[in-house]
Amino acid sequence: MNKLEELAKNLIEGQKDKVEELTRLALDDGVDATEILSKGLIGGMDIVGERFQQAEMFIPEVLRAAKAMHAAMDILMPLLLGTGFQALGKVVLGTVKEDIHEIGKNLVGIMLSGAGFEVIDLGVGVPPQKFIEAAVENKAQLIGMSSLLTLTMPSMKDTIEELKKAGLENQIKTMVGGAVVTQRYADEIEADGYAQDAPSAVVKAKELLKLI
Ligand code: B12
Repeated sequence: MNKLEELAKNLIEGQKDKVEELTRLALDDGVDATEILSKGLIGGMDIVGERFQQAEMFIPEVLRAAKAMHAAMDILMPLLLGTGFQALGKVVLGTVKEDIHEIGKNLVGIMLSGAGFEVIDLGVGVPPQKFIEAAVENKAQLIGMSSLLTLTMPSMKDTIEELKKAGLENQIKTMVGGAVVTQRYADEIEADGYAQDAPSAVVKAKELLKLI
């Protein structure tokens, strides 16, 4: 097993200290930060995503892997910024107004970051206008909205309508999800995309930004 495969393996196992150590060792060996990110970390997170989807890994393990990923990203980020590393795209993400469920939204954010997107996480209870302002301010190409309550789902529709009123629907795509949300509801409110879990959210985001 080479160093980057070992890094990916430890990331999948959520071994934060070991992941930090292996990231530093790879840098000392002269491995490029972009290669460590794409082959070691993102490669590892892709496998985490697949295993989570197949119910071979569960939320606590995914969160452990994510912590390890973030620790390694803290080491790599200054170097990546120095080399002109470009994120795949920017995503503004949040749980909608009057909804405080955040676990699924956080998982989606982690997986999107792991896949190379820059994620601007607005947290929970985000009103429509705040999604739009943040997307414009940060020049984001995608707004991701999470809703876990039947009562808060209409807020997604409100955001999409506000986006249309502002004439931004061609520049900023929308993606929705959360336990109560379905493809049918997404179609009804004219969201650009829906995904039922975090790994599929990554695929959908890439599709919407025409990256695949
Ligand atoms: C944990 C939980 C809570 C926690 C939240 C803690 C936190 N910090 O997040 C607490 C205890 C605070 C809570 C509160 C309430 N809850 Co609650 N809660 C849950 C529970 C048990 C699990 C939700 C969860 O985290 N699931 C795990 C994650 C990983 O799954 P997920 O969120 O669906 O996310 C995945 C996908 O949906 C998708 N996804 C998620 N977001 C997005 C976004 C995008 C853009 C995309 C593409 C994909 C995507 O990817 C994720 C990862 O794979 C659910 C039951 C359930 N089975 O869903 C009830 C549930 C959602 N809660 C419910 C209710 C009613 C409430 C309360 C109103 C209860 C009360 N009377 O006070 C309050 C609401 C407070 C509020 N205003 O928001 C109901 C909702 C019913 C409905 N249809 O409206 C549920 C379904 C329970 C039930 N069966 O009654 N809750």
